[in-house]
Amino acid sequence: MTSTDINITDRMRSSKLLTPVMVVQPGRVLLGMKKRGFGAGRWNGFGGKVQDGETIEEAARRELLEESGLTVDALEKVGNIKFEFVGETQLLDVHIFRADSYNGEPTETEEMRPQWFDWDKIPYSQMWPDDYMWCPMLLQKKKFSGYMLFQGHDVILSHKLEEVDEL
Ligand code: 6OG
Repeated sequence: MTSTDINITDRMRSSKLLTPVMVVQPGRVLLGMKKRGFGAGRWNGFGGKVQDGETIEEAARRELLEESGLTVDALEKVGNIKFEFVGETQLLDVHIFRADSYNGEPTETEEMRPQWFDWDKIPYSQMWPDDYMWCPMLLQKKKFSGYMLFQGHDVILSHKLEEVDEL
């Protein structure tokens, strides 16, 4: 067992379920500039917290619609990353989804300003610092699972990220 594993397993922890969705088209991906709240000022997928009584996928669809105006038919769960922040007891249990087709027009909302980015122009310097590790996997249709230990919101102290067959 590594020290990373011990961080997760040796203490009782609550976790918050979160659901970013990346809408992907050939050669481009839709991101949203988060205008307020957690992660404000960063480009990200569209998502938020799972509420009582809904599944993770239901939450992903609801948050995508609320934040971008889009609905999707097929939604594929492609990643799961657990985030720990030094000094905070709650883990973020982030379930990352990919959608390859969508209905509607991306629309700015109070929370997000959507914009398409070419695959080779993804603005990693204005995204959460973990994203450059897994976005390429998502674009290559790989599935992944991982753990990241953050100090504040800008520094990753340790991480583990692996490709998996199933989530
Ligand atoms: P609200 O709190 O606005 O949802 N999220 C993260 N995304 C990435 N790429 N890296 C992280 O590293 C993240 N932590 C949270 C999940 C927050 C949104 O932010 C995502 C949700 O889509 C720490 O409801």
